[in-house]
This record gives sequence, structure tokens and C-alpha cells, in this order.
Amino acid sequence: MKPDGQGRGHRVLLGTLGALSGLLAGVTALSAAELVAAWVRPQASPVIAVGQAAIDRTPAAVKDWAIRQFGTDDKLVLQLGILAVLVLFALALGVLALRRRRISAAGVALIGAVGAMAAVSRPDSSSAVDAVPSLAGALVGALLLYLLSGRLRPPIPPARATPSAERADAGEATGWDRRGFVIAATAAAAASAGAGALGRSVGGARGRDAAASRENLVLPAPASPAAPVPKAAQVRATGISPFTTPNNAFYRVDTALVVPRINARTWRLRIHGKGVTRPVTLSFADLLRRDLVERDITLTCVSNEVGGPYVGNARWTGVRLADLLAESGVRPPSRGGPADQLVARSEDGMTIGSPVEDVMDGRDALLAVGMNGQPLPFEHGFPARMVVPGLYGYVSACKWIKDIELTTFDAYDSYWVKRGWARKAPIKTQSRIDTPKPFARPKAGWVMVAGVAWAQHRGIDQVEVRVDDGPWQQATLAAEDTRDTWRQWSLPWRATKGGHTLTVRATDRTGQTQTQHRTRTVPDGASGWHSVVVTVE
Ligand SMILES: Nc1nc2c(c(=O)[nH]1)N[C@H]1C(S)=C(S)[C@@H](COP(=O)(O)O)O[C@H]1N2
Ligand SMILES: [Mo]
Repeated sequence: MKPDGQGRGHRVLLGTLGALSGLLAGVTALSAAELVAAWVRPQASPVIAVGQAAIDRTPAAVKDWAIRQFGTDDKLVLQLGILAVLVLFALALGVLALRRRRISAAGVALIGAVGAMAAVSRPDSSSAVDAVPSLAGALVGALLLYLLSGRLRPPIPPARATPSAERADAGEATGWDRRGFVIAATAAAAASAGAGALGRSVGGARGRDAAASRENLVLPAPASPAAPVPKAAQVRATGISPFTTPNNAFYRVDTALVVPRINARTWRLRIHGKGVTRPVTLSFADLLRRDLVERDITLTCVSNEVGGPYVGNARWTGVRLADLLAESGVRPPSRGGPADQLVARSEDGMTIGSPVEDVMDGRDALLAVGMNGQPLPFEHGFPARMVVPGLYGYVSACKWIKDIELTTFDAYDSYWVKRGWARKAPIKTQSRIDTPKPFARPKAGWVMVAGVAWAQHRGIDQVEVRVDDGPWQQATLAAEDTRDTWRQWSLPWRATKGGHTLTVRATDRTGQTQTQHRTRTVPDGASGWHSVVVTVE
């Protein structure tokens, strides 16, 4: 009875230590991989590479769901998910290693191979070197697991043991190399902490060059400045969005797990393709030497739900894209040009396709370098990005841009089009109630209802508000900045006790009133009216 009980207790201890060595091997492997990735390329880290591969394979509906559930935290959730899976694998391989050291080491190698494959198959990967972080991590992990699990084994019984000696060994078999295990485990933990710290400082140094190239930048004054925003463009009501969205509050939607930090001094933009008679490669200095224009443009994401937050308005500084294209010999289709699609490619492998016609029809399509008087923040595309009034971001607003190819819609589908979104996506006329907030409990009496409406490049002509099933009432429109920006509106409401539903709808300058017909965001943007339910006390 007693020896049996001891045997079970020992097995539990061994199992725990096995799992622990798996975990330790996993952590050390990841630290080693991160360290190597800091040298090679941050995007080549296994967690990032597998995460990016997962993002790229996510169907439109799931991506939409993730954005809805987690908002901008969707990427954090994804990375935590990958880490959780790795922890489970590590624990399992650690326990397996107690009996099958070689097979478990092979398991580690297999995980490394998955990471390596993900890293080299990234569209932004330009060399097989991207496989090295994963492979190095796997090698370290497999060796460590082999070593640690070796300390947890009973010594091998002598070959010619007598029956009595065998019994003695069986008793001794509950013994393991405690000292060796503790030393190896401590060394591994220390090494992995050291690798982590070193990796961060190497990665930091690389990022600092890019940061310096941004901080040392002074944007030249625009040759064509924007008129000041009219004071009356901003409705004075608590809870309404600021007319100009500050950079640090501007929504961010992209697929990048690691924000690309590009050094402006080494950045280049290439323009080439169908109908380009004079292909060019521009440096950042080339851009700054040109006449800069400054324009207020409201950006909207196609993933924005009715009433959602993925819309923001900024003052952009940049180069007119149509001029650059014309100098390269590009003509729009309406003037006989052979290319109807402009495909922008980014440093992180994103592809975004816009109609050449729209980009060259006279609107302020920009290759932007500045946002609200600052160089673009890294999150918003430093050193240069596209901004085209009137088109959703996924078909126009390429951040971290590095290549512009003229082609046709027949010949090429861009990133989101491949995933079920529309080829062409002009922004739908929309309006949103900013205040009162959903489920607010205002006091009976006068309540200010206010919000924003947008129909970029067409302009907003009318906003109406309805209380419950009452008649539509004209809201007061704030001053218009430009037809490429959103427009604020307000309506004082004499609120009576009880539950009420407030609904808003806008009419754009083409005379189209926002449709009541509710659609999902896929494939070309949500439609329908925004409503807010409140309880008046
Ligand atoms: N390189 C890159 N550019 C990108 C994206 C991206 O994922 N990668 N997302 C696009 C989408 S869907 C939108 S709505 C806008 C958002 O720009 P913002 O993050 O500066 O608000 O960027 C666009 N440009
Ligand atoms: Mo978007």
C-alpha cells in the first residue's frame, strides 16, 4: 500500500516537473526566437508570423466579428490566443518527454517549422532569413527539453543486474537528478530573461533610427494651405466628437501585428505599371521638395457599423497623387489610359486597389506625409500613406506605402477583395448620434441631441432626427468645412419622461437620403439608420 502511494506521488511530481520543463523549454525557445528576430526583422518572430498568417486567413465575417468584439484589441487577443496554444503544446511535450525524449524534441522542431514556414510565406518577407528566428528558437527549445527531461529519468540499471540488484534499482528509480535539474532549469530561466532583455534593446535600437528620422523631420509649409476650420463647424455640446480628431484619438484599423517603423531616409516609393511611360522611384526628400497641399479629409473604415467609431477627421499634408501620376505618363481611363486600377503596396505586404479615375478626377487624392501638423504617426503610416476623399480606407488609404502599380481590376484583386469585399467602395452617406449616449438617463426638459454626418466628396445637405415614431425634424447643420469632411448637427429636444428612441438620417448633396435598409459591413459598408434608446427621468 505504502510503496504504491509513494509511486503515485512520485509520478505526479515527475509529471509536474515534466510539464514545467516543457514550459521552460517553450519560454526559452520563444525568447531565443525573439532575440534573433530583433536582428533579422521584428515581423519574422514566430508569434508575429503565425499571427499574421492567421489574420490573412481569417474570413471577412470572422475579421468583422473580431473587430466588433475586441475593437482595436483584436490583435492582442489573437497573440494571447497563440501564446495559450503554445503553452498547452509545451506542457504536453514536457510530459511526453518523460517517456519519449526524441519524439517530444521532434515535436518542438515541428512547431518551429510551422513558425518558419509562416515567416517566409509572408508577402512582406523577402528572404529565407526570416525562417531563422523560428528555427533557432526550436533548436534551443528541443535541446533544453532533451536536457531537462534527461535529469528527470531514473539512472539506467546496470546491464547485468541480479534480481536483488534490480529491486534495489527499482527503489532507486524514484530518485532523479534533482541538483542537475535545478541547475539546468535556473540557467535556462536566466538565459531566457537575458535573451528577452537583449532582444528588446536590439529591437529598440533599430526602432530608434526610424524614430529619429521622424523626430528630426520638419515638414515644409504647404504651398496650398487649407483654410482654417470655421469655428461654427464645431457644435458646442458635451459628448459630441471634436471636429478635428486628434492623432492619438484617431481610429486605427490595419492588419499589422507589429507597427512598421520605417526610416524616412531609406524609404522609397516606386511608381510603375500599365501606361506608365516614365516609371520613377521617389525618396522622401523628393516628396518634400514638391509643392505640398494641406486638406481636411474625413477617413472612414468599411468595417464601421452603423453608429460605430471607425471614422475620423484630420488635416492632412501631402503631395497631390494625380500630379505624380500624370508626370509618370498615367492617363485616367476616361482619357484613354490603359489602367483602371491603382494598386498600392505597403511595407507590411498590404495591397489596396483604387480606381485610377477617382484618384485623377480632380479630388484631393493625397500621398500624405503629415497629419494634423505632425509627420504621420507610425501607427498611421509614417513616412507616407494615401488618402483619397470619398473612398473607404481599404480601397484607398494605404499606410506605409512603398509601391504604386498601375494595372486593371480584371487583372488583379487586392488583399480585402480576395477576402470577399467589394472591388470598388465609395463611402456611403451616414450619420451618427454622439449625444445622448445609448441608454443615457437624461432629465426631462430640453436635451441637446447632436452628432456627425458624412458623405465624403458629395457633402451633407440635411440631417433629420425622429423621436420614437414621430415626424422627422430638421436638425441644425453646423458650418461645412469642406465636402470631403464630416459635418456636425444638433437638435434641442423637449424630452418627456419615459423610454424614447432617437433616430437620425442624413441627405447628401446629390439629393440621396440615407437608406433605412440595414446591411452588414461586408461587402461594401454598412447602411441603415442610427438609433439611440434613452430613458428620460
Ligand atoms: N498598410 C496598410 N494600410 C492600410 C490598412 C492596412 O491594414 N495596412 N488598412 C486600411 C484600412 S481598412 C483603413 S480603414 C485605413 C485606416 O487608417 P488609420 O488606421 O490611419 O485610421 O487604413 C488603410 N490602410
Ligand atoms: Mo477599413
